[in-house]
Amino acid sequence: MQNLQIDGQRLWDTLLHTAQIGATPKGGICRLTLTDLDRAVRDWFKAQCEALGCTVSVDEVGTMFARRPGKNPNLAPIAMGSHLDTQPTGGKFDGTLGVLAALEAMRTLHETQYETNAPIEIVNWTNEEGTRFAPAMLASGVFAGVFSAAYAHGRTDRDGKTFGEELKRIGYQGEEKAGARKFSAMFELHVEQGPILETEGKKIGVVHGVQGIRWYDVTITGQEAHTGTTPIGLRKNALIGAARMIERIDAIAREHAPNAVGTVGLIENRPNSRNVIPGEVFFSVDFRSPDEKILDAMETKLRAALGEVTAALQLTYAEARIWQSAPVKFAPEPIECVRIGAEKAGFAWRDMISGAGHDAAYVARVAPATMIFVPCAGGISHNETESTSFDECAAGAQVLLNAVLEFDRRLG
Ligand code: HGY
Ligand code: MN
Ligand code: MN
Repeated sequence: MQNLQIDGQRLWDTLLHTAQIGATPKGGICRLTLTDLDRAVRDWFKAQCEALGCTVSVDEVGTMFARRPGKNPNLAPIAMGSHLDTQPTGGKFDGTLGVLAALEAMRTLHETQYETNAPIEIVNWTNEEGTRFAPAMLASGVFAGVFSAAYAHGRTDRDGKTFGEELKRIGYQGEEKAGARKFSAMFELHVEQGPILETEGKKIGVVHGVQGIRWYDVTITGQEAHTGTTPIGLRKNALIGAARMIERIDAIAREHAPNAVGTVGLIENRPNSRNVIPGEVFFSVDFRSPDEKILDAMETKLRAALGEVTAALQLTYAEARIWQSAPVKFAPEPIECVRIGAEKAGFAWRDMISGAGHDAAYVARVAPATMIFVPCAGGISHNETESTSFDECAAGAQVLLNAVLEFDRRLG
């Protein structure tokens, strides 16, 4: 296996170029899935891959696969994937680094005319973030057989637009059945989105798994009334109920810390008028833990709190768990290839698990998968100031290429 070297400058320039597609004034990216900006970056990505001689396919939920042939077409491809969609106040690197580092690895294979045993594929997974269409990791979930394509197409955003309509509108509804394509393995490079690597001065995270995630939708209902004429004791104020629940959700997570986190991130107060007592409040709940038993305990406490809080305020509520992604362990062989890839490149590494969800978590159900982390400044992500360095991006891309070639060597 030759000592192929990626071109860090080319990767960095490509990252800064694509960061202009959805650039925000604060230096981040707002490129929500299936918007015109997503189409723009997808069109750009397709052209870049085709310029390398890759064949680009799209499946029924919009996931893109750019394939470079290998010596043995009977081998399933080795995939390098992540996502190009972002949070509304996303950074330049979450997801994008994984896809563009894979493009850099592909460019390196192309220009050195290196022949791999297996085909190599770059994957751009649709709707990893789940911010526009819940849940997150939707397309990789369809690929892994967790969700049906029909379920994905039926998901609606807060404006009532469906995933399926928007996918068609941007011209990325492919014919291929999601999951029909098989991988020998999948490697995902991603910023850590937490503080561990930076704190320990390590360049590479060898990721062993992903913690469990549960999402809930909650609606609390009271009665709209006049803020001037309704005595405090006679109100059915849904926002007071929501406020008390937000405190209780934080307390539930704190009870299980450091092995759990809990967040209310999305809230809609209705009618949201200065002089109307809120009659209805919708909010989301995001629970995470590496331990299913803790997630079960948190769920029980959430439901008990909802009954108590709403009864005390003469309110009613509706609650539904809309997503549950179990804790995931990645496959030993790809993990070993990442470790070898980091050693070969001479970077300090450490074993870890991921606090954030990633497409690799679902792909791991149908193929040997693992992840590579690089640090991000202050561990900050899902924030326009998310940043990582030229060197860290280059290190991640080099380890990604090394790991893929190490896995490929074993298939020979
Ligand atoms: O929610 C997550 O962990 C991921 O960023 N979609
Ligand atoms: Mn991500
Ligand atoms: Mn993210």
